[in-house]
Amino acid sequence: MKSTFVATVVALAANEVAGHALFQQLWHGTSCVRMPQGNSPITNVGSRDFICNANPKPASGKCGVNAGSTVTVEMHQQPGDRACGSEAIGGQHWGPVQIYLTKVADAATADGSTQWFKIFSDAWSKKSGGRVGDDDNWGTRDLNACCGKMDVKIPSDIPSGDYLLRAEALALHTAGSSGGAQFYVSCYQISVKGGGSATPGPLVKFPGAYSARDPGIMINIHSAVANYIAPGPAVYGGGTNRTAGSSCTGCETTCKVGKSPTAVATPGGGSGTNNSDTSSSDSSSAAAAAPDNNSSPNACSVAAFGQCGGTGYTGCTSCASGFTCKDVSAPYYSQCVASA
Ligand SMILES: *[C@@H]1O[C@H](CO)[C@@H](O)[C@H](O)[C@H]1NC(C)=O
Ligand SMILES: *[C@@H]1O[C@H](CO)[C@@H](O)[C@H](O)[C@H]1NC(C)=O
Ligand SMILES: *[C@@H]1O[C@H](CO)[C@@H](O)[C@H](O)[C@H]1NC(C)=O
Ligand SMILES: [Cu+2]
Repeated sequence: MKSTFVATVVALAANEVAGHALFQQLWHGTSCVRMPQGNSPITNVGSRDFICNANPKPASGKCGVNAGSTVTVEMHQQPGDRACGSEAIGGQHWGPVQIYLTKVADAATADGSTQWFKIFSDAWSKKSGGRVGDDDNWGTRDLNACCGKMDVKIPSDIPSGDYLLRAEALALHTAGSSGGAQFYVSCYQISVKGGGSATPGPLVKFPGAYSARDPGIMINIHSAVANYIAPGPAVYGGGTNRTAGSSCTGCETTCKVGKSPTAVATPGGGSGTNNSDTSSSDSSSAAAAAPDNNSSPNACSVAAFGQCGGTGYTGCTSCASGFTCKDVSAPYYSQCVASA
């Protein structure tokens, strides 16, 4: 079947251009994400870049979050583009999505060289009737089903304080040889409130936790996959080991592929903390309707701290009364902030 093999490789190469993606959103903006310079993957699991990507842009603040609440990380192919019309991560970039935390003194300055524990894994499950690994359920397929969004519970028993949250998507389409796996990582600066006194683990370091020949990193998913072992440690007991392909709570109901996101977070929404400060406020993954109507753009209104502009953004650009659309990470992201 040599010809089939060649055709597959050609298709993958073509997809590569549009396939790459990056995690770039959390809650109501980019204020706490260290935005990657672009959507190129990290392929060297032993490099410093493996921690929080290569020279990401500094984040302007920290996102406050209550222990035990759910946050949403969001990935798309182009910086600042939250449209759901194109896949969040394209080009058959199948693989696990995993989230780590590391406790730090100050999330704004931490370099991520401290020890990490895994709080979330959405890796793989066999798709019934699937022939090859490409057909199976994968974390990145779940990301695509939710327009790039993945809900992640912050364990309720971890100590309060600053953390870096590291979101990682691993694309295995070219992972048949060493160094072929593509990692997409972003770090978010968060401040956890209302936590407990647990000592979460197992603890690992980046680089170090992964090696290029781990069974979950060097694998050919274009043939049948009998079992898949996600790289890294087990999920912390207070975290979430999600079964790939299972329904996701909250996100699929608020976001349908082919439409722009219909939900924006608003201060005070949901079970989040109080907002006293726009750069470290939190609203968990609460959703308030922001009708997206391209046919009558002036009738729309983006709620406080929602996105109102930026590269690739196609949604509503007017802010609610008392708020003004401001560039917070030009040209990628504009957000509704209190009018001066
Ligand atoms: C998640 O659960 C599966 C099924 O029990 C298990 O095989 C896997 O090792 C777990 N993954 C992690 C990262 O803990
Ligand atoms: C939340 O903010 C409101 C309005 O500023 C205030 O009245 C309330 O006491 C705050 N609640 C908490 C739990 O801080
Ligand atoms: C938005 O568009 C939908 C579908 O065309 C329409 O039903 C709805 O009334 C519109 N809403 C506004 C606010 O214009
Ligand atoms: Cu790629």
